[in-house]
Amino acid sequence: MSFSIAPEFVEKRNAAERSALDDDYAALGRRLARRGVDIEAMTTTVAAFAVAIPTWGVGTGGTRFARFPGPGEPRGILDKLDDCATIQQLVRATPTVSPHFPWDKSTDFGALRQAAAARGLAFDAVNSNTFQDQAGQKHSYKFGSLSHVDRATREQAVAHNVECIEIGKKLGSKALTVWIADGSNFAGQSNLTAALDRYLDAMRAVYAALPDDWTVFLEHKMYEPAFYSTVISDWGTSFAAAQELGPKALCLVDLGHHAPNVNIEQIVARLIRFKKLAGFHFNDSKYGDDDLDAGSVDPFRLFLVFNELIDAAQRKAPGFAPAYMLDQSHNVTDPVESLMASAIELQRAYTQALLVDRAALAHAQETNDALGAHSELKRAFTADVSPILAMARLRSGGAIDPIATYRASGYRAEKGKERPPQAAGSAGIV
Ligand code: LRH
Ligand code: MN
Repeated sequence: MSFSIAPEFVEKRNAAERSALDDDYAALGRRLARRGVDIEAMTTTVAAFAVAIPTWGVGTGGTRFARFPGPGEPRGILDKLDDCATIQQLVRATPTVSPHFPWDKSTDFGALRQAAAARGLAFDAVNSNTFQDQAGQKHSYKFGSLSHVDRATREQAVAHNVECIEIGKKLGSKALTVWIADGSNFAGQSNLTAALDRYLDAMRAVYAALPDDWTVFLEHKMYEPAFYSTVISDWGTSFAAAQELGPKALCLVDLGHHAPNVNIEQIVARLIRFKKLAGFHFNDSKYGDDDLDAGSVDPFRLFLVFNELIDAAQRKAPGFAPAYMLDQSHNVTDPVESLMASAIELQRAYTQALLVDRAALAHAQETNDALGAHSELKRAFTADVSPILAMARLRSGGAIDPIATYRASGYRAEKGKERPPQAAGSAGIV
């Protein structure tokens, strides 16, 4: 029998923490009421916040140098779903899972959909993978995939994406995320324009395979694994490609895929304005695509992104329906803990952005009161909304303190007994 945390265990822990939470919640409620904010309405809104968990995030991640698996590593998609279900059990903000193929390959996707449903989960956008060669693969992706100079290799990559759409249909997904590693390491190695044209030509074939109610998310990335040029390197190229492909093509923003100090919240505002924002791969970074826990390096930047999202939601921006997903690599932490903490940091930024007094902000902007405007944002960002997040979890059947409850449950140790240890040493993200 596979170990799972007993609901009674969570209830018992919550009971011990309930009165402190009630105190903090009441105090925050009084403070917000003085600002004309109804904490009850806020908590109801926050309880509906949801972000998808990446299946590749529940196993220990690694870098090109090494990967150090921990105890109880998931052996396959069903173990990954067990870990995702535990995250949802305690945090109540992660009801969907974003799979990656062929990493999450299965012999029966209908059964996999039921296995997820039995754990209270559903599938979000599916991710294709033409950045690694699979055993027995006819054409290598060493020099690219959808933009490869060789037509047969491009067709192989198109076929894989079409297969991912077919799998997604069986899983109940409604979107395909396409990130390609295609690029070059030397000036002159690749014809920069021809490479993009080959990509667009191949993506038209992928686009044509999309069901009417599906979308395709183009994911740009400045560099890595290519270190001189990347075919879809920035939001401008992604946007132009999505424009050219059609209304079902949108642009996904992975926070780690930009040069340091790029104004990502403005990129988000632009993609919203042009009705091409697909959604996000949330994480954090200090240098490159570090895939660190969301909100762990620059929580103010995360808040500023959500400030744009709430502004768009409140003015009912046309075509605004972003998909929220995490995309992280947990190299030195328990992935379940990191994913819970990250989902909570997203919910925190979302709640703080809801606290922005948009009328006061607009007035300060209209009167060029720079500091007044900035202070409106800082006032929201510096609000400790933890009682709202905890109360939203409690009322949704989760844990007041998910990480403490998880650690006290012994879940990881139990999985360490159930799941044989993995050999150390293989490098790479998964
Ligand atoms: C590329 C990326 C992409 C995934 C991969 C695991 O860096 O962000 O979204 O396919 O990570
Ligand atoms: Mn990503």
